[in-house]
Amino acid sequence: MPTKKFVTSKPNSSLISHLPEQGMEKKDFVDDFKQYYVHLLGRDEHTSSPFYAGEALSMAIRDRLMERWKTTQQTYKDNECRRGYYLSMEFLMGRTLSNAMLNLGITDTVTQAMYDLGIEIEEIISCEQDAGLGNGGLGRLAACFIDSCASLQLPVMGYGLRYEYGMFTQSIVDGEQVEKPDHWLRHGNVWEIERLEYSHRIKFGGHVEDHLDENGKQRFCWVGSNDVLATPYDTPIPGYQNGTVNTLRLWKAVATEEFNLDEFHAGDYAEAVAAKIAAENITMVLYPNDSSENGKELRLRQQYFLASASLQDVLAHWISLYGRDFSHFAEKNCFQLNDTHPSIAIPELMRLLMDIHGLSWNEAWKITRATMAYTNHTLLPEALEKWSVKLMQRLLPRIMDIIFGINARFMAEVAMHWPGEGERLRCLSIIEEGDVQQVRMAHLAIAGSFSVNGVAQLHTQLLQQGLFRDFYELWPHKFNNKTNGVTPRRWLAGCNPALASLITEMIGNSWITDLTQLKKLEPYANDVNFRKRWRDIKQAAKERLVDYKKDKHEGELHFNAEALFDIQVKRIHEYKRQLLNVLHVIHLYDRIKRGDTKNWVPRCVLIGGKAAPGYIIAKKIIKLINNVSHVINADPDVGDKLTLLFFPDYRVSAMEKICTAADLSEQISTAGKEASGTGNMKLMMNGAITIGTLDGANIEIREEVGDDNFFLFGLTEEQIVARRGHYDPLAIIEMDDDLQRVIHLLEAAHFNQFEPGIFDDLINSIKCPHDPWMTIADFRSYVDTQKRVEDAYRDKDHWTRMSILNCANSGKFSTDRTINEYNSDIWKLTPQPVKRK
Ligand code: 26W
Repeated sequence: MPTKKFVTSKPNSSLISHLPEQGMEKKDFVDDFKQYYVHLLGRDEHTSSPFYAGEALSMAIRDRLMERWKTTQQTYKDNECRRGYYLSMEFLMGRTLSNAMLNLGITDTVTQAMYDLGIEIEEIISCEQDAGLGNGGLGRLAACFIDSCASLQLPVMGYGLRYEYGMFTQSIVDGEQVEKPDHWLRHGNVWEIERLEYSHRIKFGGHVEDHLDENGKQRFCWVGSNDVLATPYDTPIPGYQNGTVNTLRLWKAVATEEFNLDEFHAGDYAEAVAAKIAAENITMVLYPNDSSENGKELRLRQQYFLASASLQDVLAHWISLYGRDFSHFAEKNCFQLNDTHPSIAIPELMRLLMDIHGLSWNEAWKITRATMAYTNHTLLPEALEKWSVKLMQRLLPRIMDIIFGINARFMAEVAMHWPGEGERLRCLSIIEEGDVQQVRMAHLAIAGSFSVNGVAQLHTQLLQQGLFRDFYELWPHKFNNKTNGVTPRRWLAGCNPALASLITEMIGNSWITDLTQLKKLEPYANDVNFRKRWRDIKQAAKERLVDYKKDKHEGELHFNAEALFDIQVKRIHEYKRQLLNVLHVIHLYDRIKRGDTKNWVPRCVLIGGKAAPGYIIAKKIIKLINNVSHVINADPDVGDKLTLLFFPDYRVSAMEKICTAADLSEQISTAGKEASGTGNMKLMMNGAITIGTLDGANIEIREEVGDDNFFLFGLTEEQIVARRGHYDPLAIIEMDDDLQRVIHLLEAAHFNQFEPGIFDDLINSIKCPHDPWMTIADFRSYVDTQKRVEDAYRDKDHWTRMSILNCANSGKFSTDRTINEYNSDIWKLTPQPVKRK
């Protein structure tokens, strides 16, 4: 027992709130590193595993984030500021360590500290697993967005799911994609903090009962449900050297205690365990589909789980600050829905406000419609989410009732606007009638929000004129465009230190937070000496990529770092037209075989990307790339003139290497199909020149960099539409000798001599007059444009100038610009500078 004189009347919590500040000098990192490495992890100088060094270093750096994190959250609270929430089923974060060092401004200090300890920082960095909690563009965009929000000091929190298994890892066996589970949490995750104290209960199943309350108002009760707990795991999101640390909160599904115990007491142990596993399955795995919706019940569970947990969290926070008065809720809160995936948040907010907090329908609707904003990311009809009414009634009975309620009132509004137009009602309805009634999530998202945006100018325009035409007529004021971007921290400063330091040497470092400054590089495009340095950096990056590829993959590769690096990395999809790329490669091969190689420009074509496991054609495309690669790369006639490589397991950390090494960026989707693209921006920023169609953000890239520095080809969206109905690929083939020979090589099984018929479906798909992607229609224009690429590449100075100009004009494509637009048009948040103590 302590003697009385040490016991004060109140425990002293200020001892916790005023911690001494952690040092940021080399010595401080060395000391803390040793502390963690030896005392916490129990390793010593005989342990040579870079993994544990990474753990120790990460903990030392995480410590530095904690105080800033706390101060940031306190600032938001003190200022009672309006806040934003980014709701997304995907956050494709990639690696954290090197980004944390960059944003804390300690990269050089820490690199030196580790060096002094005999550790190569690069080795530590490269053994960190990617957090692959996303499929592609949409998930990576969410990650870039939260980096920009923190860098702009905006009070925005990300809400998502903590999948136990992220995007599958891809390996290639006999040319085919093989998926393996990505158990990324197996060795723990030092960047996350579990916060059991903020768990919420999520309902599934059961039924709805109603009764009259003490005031005679009808109230609804969702009863008999099987509940699952949502437990949050928080990751700090540091802004760029500004003291701000925001939060990414990811929910994990955990079985509720009582439902285990009840079953257990009933004596059925096995069933109790099965029920627990079923509950915890909700956040087990990321669905690896990036464009086709498949209506699986578990996916709906995930969506509702995210929406309900996040909204309950925000409401609980609100109540802790302001009590149960929601009259100012909409002034202080705003939700951005990343596609329709979290749009079930709309009826869920209605439910929570009405059933739990006693608001009327009209009060709840007013709040919902003033706080929800929706971003659309795709025009592909097969990607538009629909859920069967039956499934929703069974799984989320109260939510389904509310959706019917929303639709009834919405239909009344439409009928007022267009009296007597039954067809409009049918087209606009949130409920699709037919053999099976379905809920159209996009319609729900538009009806329930105050803002609807597309992700590039063309995309927004097509939404307004096509997919959402009637909605646009009804509510033109809701629609707006927000052209995507990428964070220049990760995608230039972080991944390309050599180029970044050359840029900084010339124009200072303000470009890192104001990317339009890159424009100041333009004059240097005419400086011979600068061009040489630029070219040397690109060359070194190409060599590094060759080594990386050799290291990771096949050793016998013979390819030429002098060659034109021609790169297409993205999900494998017919609309992205990797096939068009392959047709061109086969055409080059055919030219070599025919001896048509005068003034030849050696080229290395790299294609990378994952196919959704159920997308058979996409998997065939991978197989074709590998087979063609096999034949070409082994042919002594070809030698160094042409190499085709498939890059396995394409992911965020791979792109950080690839984008630095690219000469040519392939953005060759069928016009009108790629909503925006963001890989195009990363490549441009790092000095690659685009060969592309007038699609998505390519249009804006070309606008920025000028026609002379962009290789344009292909039909426009309007021409594509006009062609449909009388598209005749066979006639095109007939008239084009080059194309004829390419198709002949394919049909003669030149690339599948011992695998007869395996590519028949691919070949038929492009020869079909109903081919939605019109690959054959763009072949000639693509090949001719690739010729122009070669002419340009032959003139090294000319090419380097174009490369510099691409980087110099990439300023628009920073997510800082994108987020500033979201903020001034939609969120209306006030930046919150964080004062360092
Ligand atoms: C329901 C299954 C599903 C899952 C994901 C359908 C659709 C998706 C995403 C919308 C796919 C996606 O990532 N879309 C991409 O979003 C990027 C960010 O806005 C754009 O740059 C890409 O053009 C778009 O394809």
